[in-house]
Amino acid sequence: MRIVVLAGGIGGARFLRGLKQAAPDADITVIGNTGDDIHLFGLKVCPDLDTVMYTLGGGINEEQGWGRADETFHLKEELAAYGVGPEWFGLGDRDFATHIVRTQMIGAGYPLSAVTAALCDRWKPGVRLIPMTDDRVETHVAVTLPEADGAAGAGERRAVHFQEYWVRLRASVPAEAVVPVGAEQAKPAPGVLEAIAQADVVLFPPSNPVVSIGTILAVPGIREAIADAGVPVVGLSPIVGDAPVRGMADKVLAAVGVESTAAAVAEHYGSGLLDGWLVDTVDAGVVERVRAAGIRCRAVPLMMTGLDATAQMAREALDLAEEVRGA
Ligand code: FO1
Repeated sequence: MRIVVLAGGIGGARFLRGLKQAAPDADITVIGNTGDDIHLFGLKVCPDLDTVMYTLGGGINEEQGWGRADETFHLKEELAAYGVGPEWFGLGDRDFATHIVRTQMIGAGYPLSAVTAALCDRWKPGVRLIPMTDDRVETHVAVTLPEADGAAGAGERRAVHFQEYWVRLRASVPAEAVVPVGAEQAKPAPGVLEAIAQADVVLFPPSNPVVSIGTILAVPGIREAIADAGVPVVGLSPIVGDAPVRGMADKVLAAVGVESTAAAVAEHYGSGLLDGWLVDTVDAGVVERVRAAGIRCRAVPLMMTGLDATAQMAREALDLAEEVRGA
């Protein structure tokens, strides 16, 4: 079975670990979000690609869900000693090697998709990880900070990089707009449209529907390819009990006018794209509303409390896909 998964960061990566256990013989292609990418210290950092690669490759810092295990921060400390910022983004020494190799290869002319394949030669994630595009896309968030902050005066509206919004500001102020800068000019990376066209099923894991899956769908051609693929598209709600399981999905959903509920996210994707939707048992009350939107829906446990629980979620998603296929 050929499975295509649109993945963001931590939620998507953890889901993939369960999917690999649930479908050990499946050929899994992951289309990774690159809107979180940030350029720091002259290096290109790809948080969502690295989180998938490290999580499936066995190098992830498990508690954090990002960055490397057994990290040290000597480079970060030395940069700070030189007064070279930003200090708010925690890059570890081991992680720096990934960004140096990536930046070196891009500088030598390799596209991000080839670089990602080369990095995966080391990590062997057991899936094919393709960035959504080889072109530069960086999500920015419009905010108004109550007090003066850097060059911006108090109460001035400004755009900050998504990482600054999430890591430095901790999403503590409303996201007034979320803009994947560059998405309109971006082209799907080599292999993306082919993987979708050859897929037997497409899955939307519990990743952020706006800044992760939404950003992937914002690359012209990808949403259409999935909608036209003629195979079941099944998603798992990242919202449980009207709150995101982790992260800031509620803040960015508000920015696009979507309420932070399992049903609203399914409606946001729409029945033109989504055939099936899993909500957590606490949200069983919304199953009828999702079905009324033309999307098959089941309530099953969606908390990724461990590998077996996550594998069961993946089995539920594949089972719902078979119901869709047989309809
Ligand atoms: N998240 C944080 O909350 N604090 C950090 O200092 C931080 C550093 C970091 C470094 C590399 C990397 O790949 C990810 C990092 N993240 C950090 C997580 C990152 O913001 C998120 O994983 C995604 O961008 C959102 O899903």
